[in-house]
Amino acid sequence: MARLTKDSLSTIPAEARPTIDTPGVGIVHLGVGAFHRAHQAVYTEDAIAAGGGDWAIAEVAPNSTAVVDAMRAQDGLFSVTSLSGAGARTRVIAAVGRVLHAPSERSAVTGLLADPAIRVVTLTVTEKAYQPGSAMVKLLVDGIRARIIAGAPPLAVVSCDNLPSNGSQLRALIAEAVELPKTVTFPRTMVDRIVPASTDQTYALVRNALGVEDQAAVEAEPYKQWVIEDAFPGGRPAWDLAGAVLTDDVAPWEQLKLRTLNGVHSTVAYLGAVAGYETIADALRMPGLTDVLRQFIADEIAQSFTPPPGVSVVEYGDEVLERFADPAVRYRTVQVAMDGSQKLPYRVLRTVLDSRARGLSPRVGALVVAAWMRFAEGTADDGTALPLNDPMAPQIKAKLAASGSVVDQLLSLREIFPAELAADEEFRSLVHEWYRALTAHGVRATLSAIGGA
Ligand code: CS2
Repeated sequence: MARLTKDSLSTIPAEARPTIDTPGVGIVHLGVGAFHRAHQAVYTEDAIAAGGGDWAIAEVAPNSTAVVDAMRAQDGLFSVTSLSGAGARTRVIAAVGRVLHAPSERSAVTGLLADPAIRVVTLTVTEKAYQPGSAMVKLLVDGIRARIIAGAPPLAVVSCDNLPSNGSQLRALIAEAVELPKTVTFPRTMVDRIVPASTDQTYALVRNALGVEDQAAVEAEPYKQWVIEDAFPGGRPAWDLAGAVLTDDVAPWEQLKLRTLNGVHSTVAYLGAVAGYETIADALRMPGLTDVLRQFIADEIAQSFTPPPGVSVVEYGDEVLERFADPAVRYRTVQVAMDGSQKLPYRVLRTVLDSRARGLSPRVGALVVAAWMRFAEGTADDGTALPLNDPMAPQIKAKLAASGSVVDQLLSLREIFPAELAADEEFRSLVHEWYRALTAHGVRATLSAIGGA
């Protein structure tokens, strides 16, 4: 079967073909993962189709993967299949103008970052890359330094990772190493689309739909949302014409998404994985779980922040639960469960801290922490091994091997649990209580006992 390339585009169904001819490159993107291909790249193709401009993306891969090799062999083309109970729709994206491999093409990457034609940098490098001295930070520092020396025009550096104040966090990391001019901005964003890791099923879908081979294919839910702080001194693609929300106040959208969608996602992931469920949708069939999630949303998450004007956190939470329950979107529990040390603080622990500041009980927040602890122990209720894929795995395993209670040992990890939270007696005792129940009775029985299910 022919590979997806510009030459084979004429053989695929017309409705699946790109809506643009790839223009000149105006964006550098760091991190070529599935989420980026199904989110920013789709928005950017639609923005170019609606508003024109040299806004093709130069993809910069942090390491060489089959996907990078495929995109290079496919003239930068790849497909996105939107999956839902209503069926599948596949489209080919032509927004990528170049694909670079950072480790072997570093000078080309820093040269691009200094190039006046580049006016926007976007990133999806995951939470764990936001550390001083990370490869991402070093690459951006070198590129921005080169840009300042070259006297290149203004630049917007746009974090698209699930972090609170993502732009501000990124700016702080870069500013430690280089004096940033006002012409380099760091807009904050909220990004949303459920994009499972691609599987053989993903590639088979494309073969059937398009009659070509696409080893950079991604699949995703139909829903997507992008809220962006409008701070682009050098200009930007017409993302607003593609459905993105440009605003001066991203914070409430970011809290809504991180605490409600991602907080509930992690809750389902840990309870579901320990109970032995493969996917998020499967786990949601567990008796009593949806009731507990609705309690979490209404009694803790919704009380912990002020949502965007006119938005009901409870209604948003119901929509999120419907999206999670779609069996067509096969998002694995262990995929969400990875990097818990980086995700829990923003998705769950800030909700707990804000709930406690309001004198509220962190009942379900404590259950999520206990479920993470059970997951970190590496064995599901049925004895199946669970993967601890986490940058803090060595520290977590050392705590689990130490004497004393698992709960006290893990709560002593200050990189995850702030001192004020670990010292909160009501939170502590609830985590102990839930951990004892999960260990003695398992997830299913614990949830059934809560909901009387
Ligand atoms: C998920 C997110 O894997 C995870 O941690 O919670 O990738 C989630 O699918 C996206 O944030 C949805 O927008």
